[in-house]
Amino acid sequence: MLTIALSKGRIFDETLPLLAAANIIPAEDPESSRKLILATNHPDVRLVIVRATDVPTYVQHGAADLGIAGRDVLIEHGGAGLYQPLDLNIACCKMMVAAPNGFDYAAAVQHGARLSVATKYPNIAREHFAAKGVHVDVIKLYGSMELAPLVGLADAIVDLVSTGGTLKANNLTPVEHILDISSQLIVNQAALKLKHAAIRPVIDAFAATVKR
Ligand code: PRT
Ligand code: MG
Repeated sequence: MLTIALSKGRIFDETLPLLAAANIIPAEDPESSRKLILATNHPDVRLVIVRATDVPTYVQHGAADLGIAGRDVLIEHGGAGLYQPLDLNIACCKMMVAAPNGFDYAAAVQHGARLSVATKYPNIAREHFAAKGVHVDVIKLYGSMELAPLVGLADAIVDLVSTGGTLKANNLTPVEHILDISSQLIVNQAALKLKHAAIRPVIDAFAATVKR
């Protein structure tokens, strides 16, 4: 049995063509089904639907053999026990620092102000500001980071940006680029050895289909 961990939404949608290239077709759509284990056209391949941030944990512990996770999630997780053979170039976005329109972020940094920064990504944020020598208080949130500067919880946020529409709708402006993000194929290291004959063709089919 081969188990592949995916999150529903953009990662699932953008993974479907890659799965199809490996001739793996889910039997159900996770948006309409309440099932967390989805069968496929192969009796010995199944998909498990988990939160995006939980994908590395399932693969690390071998509860899933393969998974697909954003680089944001993988950096925060740390990646222990995971083989990362392939950048899938899907679910692309940028990790950015954003601040309210009219807040002079550059001046605040230059004057050595201590900034409070709200984010779902405390490790990435701490590392970014430490490398720049900027003192920050990181406030961990689990979502809706854009709200924090609007109600005085933080001076700035560290979040993912794709179209920029969410920042704009909340009167925020990107002020610093941290990282380009895309989703990676991750493989349990023990499974790669023990189930090599089943896993290798999936990696190869994905690699042949990745858009560059
Ligand atoms: O949503 P949920 O809380 O269940 O989980 P999640 O947000 O962890 O999962 P999901 O499915 O939303 O995101 C999965 C992965 O997609 C992330 O780990 C990223 O690698 C990738 N990705 C790509 C994004 C975005 N683009 C993105 N735009 N993840 C989130 N966003 C959010 C962003 O946080 C912000 O709130 O979309 C908003 C900004 O979008 P724009 O288009 O308005 O700029
Ligand atoms: Mg989301």
